[in-house]
Amino acid sequence: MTQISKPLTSLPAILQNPSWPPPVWLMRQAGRYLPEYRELRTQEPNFIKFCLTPSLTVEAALQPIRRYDLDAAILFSDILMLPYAMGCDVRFVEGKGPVLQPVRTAADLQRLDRPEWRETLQPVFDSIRMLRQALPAHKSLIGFAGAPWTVACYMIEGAGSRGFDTAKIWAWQHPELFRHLIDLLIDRTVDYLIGQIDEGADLIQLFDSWAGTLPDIAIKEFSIDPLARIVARVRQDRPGIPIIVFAANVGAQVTRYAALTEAEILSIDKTTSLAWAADQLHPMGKALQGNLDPALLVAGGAALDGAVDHIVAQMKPRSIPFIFNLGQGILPQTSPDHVARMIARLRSA
Ligand code: 1CP
Repeated sequence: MTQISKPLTSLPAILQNPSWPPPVWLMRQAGRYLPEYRELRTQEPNFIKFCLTPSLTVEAALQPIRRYDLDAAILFSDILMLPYAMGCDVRFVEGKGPVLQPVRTAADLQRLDRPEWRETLQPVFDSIRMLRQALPAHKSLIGFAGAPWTVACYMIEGAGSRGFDTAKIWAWQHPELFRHLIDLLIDRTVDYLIGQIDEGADLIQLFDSWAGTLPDIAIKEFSIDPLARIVARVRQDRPGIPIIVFAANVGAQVTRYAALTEAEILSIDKTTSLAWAADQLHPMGKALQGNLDPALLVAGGAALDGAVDHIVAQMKPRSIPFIFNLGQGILPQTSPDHVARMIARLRSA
């Protein structure tokens, strides 16, 4: 691996020197389960405007770091800010989630290929720079983007039905349009991630939240190959910045993401045994992240304690590069006290 010239923050450092307790951060660690976030959101009820206001996004990203002394902050933004900047009509509707104007025709696609996206996302790049300045030197800053398949799901479906059958059916019935959409998303995502790295992101996570909706016959073409192309291009242009791939609910297919992409770190979903994943992926030179079920974090009590202990029992004796995290994003109904309890138990184990 290429040497990194600046001092390593905690997450990249474990790739060279595994440590215990492991570094910890949590997918969706900022957000609605925190009372201080709900309070901050009242200053800007429009979520897109919130994401484009650096003073607010920096504060939102720092809130969980202050509360829990986590080892990494993640940029406060959303995977759908990229399609928004490309000119897609994106709205976040309270209680309903994201609603997009569906992309279905060649004309729809053509409208999305325009240069203004970068200017629209300038406040996101500013957020990264300000956040890196505000964070202590030893805390890592994670930049991110959605994977092409997941972002395409939202763009094709429009008002999200959760199964994303419409997206798959459209992709199979319009293979050329689908390839065009994926290629466009790959180009934009590479530039978007390089922009985040240049403003100070220490590592990058790609979220393929809907990879688990794909059958075996489509997963390589729709999900793995686009990720592999993004990772290869970012790696080529900005060597030394570790990349985490999170393909949700893909189970044993995670070995294909490991084999076919150059990502250093695989985030393991909640359905998969960490011990099994470690035995498969460590010999391939990969680090692991994961994988506590966020529903256990809602449940708390003995069930949560037992789940933390289970991860410790699997990973501590192995002494391999490992980042403690959830197997999916934090649920909004999570008690902040349960998060504190989980982290304390992990760090004292
Ligand atoms: O405040 C609000 O009411 C808006 C809720 C919200 C928040 C706090 C949304 C809408 N997005 C976010 C922030 C966000 N989203 C972050 C930064 C916060 C952090 O991690 O600390 C990140 C990394 C995301 C990524 C994201 N957005 C994903 C991938 C991760 C995952 O959970 O799988 C996905 C799928 C989205 C889409 C999205 N945005 C928002 C919602 C409610 C959703 C999910 C809707 C769905 O289930 O389809």
